[in-house]
Amino acid sequence: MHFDIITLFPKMFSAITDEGVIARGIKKSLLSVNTWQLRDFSVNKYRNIDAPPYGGGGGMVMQVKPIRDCISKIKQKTINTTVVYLSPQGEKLDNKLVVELSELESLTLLCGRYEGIDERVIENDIDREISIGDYVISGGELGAMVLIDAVSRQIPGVLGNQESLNDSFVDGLLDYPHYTRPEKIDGQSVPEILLNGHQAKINVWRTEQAERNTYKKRPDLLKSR
Ligand code: 4H7
Repeated sequence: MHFDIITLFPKMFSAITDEGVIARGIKKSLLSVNTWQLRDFSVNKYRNIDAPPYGGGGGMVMQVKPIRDCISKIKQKTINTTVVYLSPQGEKLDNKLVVELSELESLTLLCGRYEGIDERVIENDIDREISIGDYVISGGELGAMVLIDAVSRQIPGVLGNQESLNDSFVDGLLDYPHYTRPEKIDGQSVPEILLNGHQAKINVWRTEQAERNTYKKRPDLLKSR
């Protein structure tokens, strides 16, 4: 999977490219992450890419030309890329959408700042508008990183066999509870079934716990199964 990112803050992406699961995916050539500084596509000497909104109201809006030129440049190099705009107005990201995106060969992620981008970019240049949840953050970059992480985990070989593809959400349930050494701490014990080594029984118990957990914490997930 190839990611092109259009941003005013390319350095932010070192948070995911320098270490961890995505860094390893890049080393193995299963992933590539390229950032594009939107200011390099400015049309004036001050490197501005924003202007005040028509109709007033304050704040600034990202202009059409730099974004359009940057997307064109990316499309010259990358055939068949899906252009995604991270915004609070987008379709909400969930596991189903993550899996769907992981089947594409290339994603171009546009990160908004200020009040967002000129609507004509959304009409003409964007394939999908995606939100990571119903809250506001200061820029699209953190959203893009969430998406890249979630999508990259679906690419075969990116996760080690230890990490495997998490069962959580695949079957629409939350995770089962985890325990590690010591067996007893401050009067709290590890459930007996996990200590007796009968794997089939443990698996049944874990599924029960996952269902119970989901019922207690996220009953909404059970309705859509
Ligand atoms: C596009 C349009 C994504 C991107 C507006 C991005 C939440 C999400 C942004 C804005 C995002 C999400 C700029 C509007 C900052 C609010 C204070 C960047 N917020 N912002 N303003 N839910 N912010 O996926």
